[in-house]
Amino acid sequence: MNERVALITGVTGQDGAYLAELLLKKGYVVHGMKRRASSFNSERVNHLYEDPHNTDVKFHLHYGDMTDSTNLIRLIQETQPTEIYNLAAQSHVQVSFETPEYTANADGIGTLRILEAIRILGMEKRARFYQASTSELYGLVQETPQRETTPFYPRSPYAAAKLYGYWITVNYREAYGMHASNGILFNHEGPTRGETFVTRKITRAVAAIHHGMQNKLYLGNLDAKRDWGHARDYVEGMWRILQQEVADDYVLATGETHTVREFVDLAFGEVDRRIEWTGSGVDEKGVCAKSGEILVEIDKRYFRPTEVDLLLGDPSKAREKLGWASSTPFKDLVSEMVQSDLRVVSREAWRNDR
Ligand code: NDP
Ligand code: GDR
Repeated sequence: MNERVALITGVTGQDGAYLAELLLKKGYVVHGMKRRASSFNSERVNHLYEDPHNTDVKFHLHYGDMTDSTNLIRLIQETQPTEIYNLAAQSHVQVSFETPEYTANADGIGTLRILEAIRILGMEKRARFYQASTSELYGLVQETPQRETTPFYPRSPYAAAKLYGYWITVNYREAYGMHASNGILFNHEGPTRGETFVTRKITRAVAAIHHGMQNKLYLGNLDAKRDWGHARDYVEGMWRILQQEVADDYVLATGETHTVREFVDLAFGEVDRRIEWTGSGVDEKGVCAKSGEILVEIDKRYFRPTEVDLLLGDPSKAREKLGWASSTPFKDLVSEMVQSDLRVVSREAWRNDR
């Protein structure tokens, strides 16, 4: 078999690290693009690191940025990938309201830069392309459950940038016959999820409160509903999308939806704390049922100018065509994340005590 070579943009992110691990297990040579930062930012892939001085190295890291097309062209030329997974993005929805132009540049035009690099290098027939599209494209609810044919209605600068990324991927497929596909992925989480996304923010706070290192958790909209799966399952779906003979677009989702409030309840349940909710809207409080302590409070700063109220995906097409299904139940996801953060926080507590 010819050597399989993958290039992953955003390799230092949650999905990039899981995907790199999966592809290395499958025997790929993996090139990951990471950004220059003033401190180490490759924590999630440290366990995959190989000394570049060794022979037969399978995992390589390269500096790069989605806003620099010269760098992207050179990187693709040097690494000659057979599969490109475009996962790099300013991926925080709320932050995109603060940095809309940068988000459009990295997430929208960045996608175009890679597609153009493939074309400029004449690699249309060699390199398959995966675009990290998102359920945020559905935004304001038009239909539930949301599937590949549901109309898009973005509700944030992030979603608007990703809308461009989605359509330019479809366009390059149709215009130049490229094997370019969109994975429209619903929320997926795990123990290495960024700490400012709501799931990880909750599980870290539960662990910190349990160890006496934090008193309270401040949150925004508790009523938002999300279709939450495990990132480990979803990167397998990404890979399957690129193994198809014909490029296409697929929803990856669990087919279940839960509120932020339910996530909070389950997470505190892991440390045997039952939450009673009092008040409503911006006055709402989560009170520990036994001790009467207020553990959760609403902070308006976490509300978004425009919210996505309900996401619920229909993964039928992925099941039928890719043989893919999400395999981690919601309660197991929450449990794994809390248990992992309990370990992380107790290590931090131990270090602080020394
Ligand atoms: P993360 O935020 O964890 O990772 C994003 C990655 O992109 C990081 O490696 C980050 O680098 C990198 N990055 C950001 N900006 C740039 C830039 N200008 N140039 C180069 N690299 C950059 O996201 P996830 O792993 O959760 O998500 C992966 C992709 O999938 C993203 O595109 C996201 O929008 C999309 N997505 C995610 C979903 C989810 O639920 N997780 C659902 C649907 C889509 P650094 O580490 O230096 O910050
Ligand atoms: P999301 O994820 O916006 O769905 O985007 P996030 O975890 O940030 O928010 C989910 C929901 O929780 C509500 N919420 C809060 N969110 C955060 N971050 N912090 C809070 O304190 C808080 N309180 C309530 C939010 O309002 C929202 O409704 C994620 C990202 O990974 C995107 O890149 C990806 O495209 C989509 O998932 C699918």
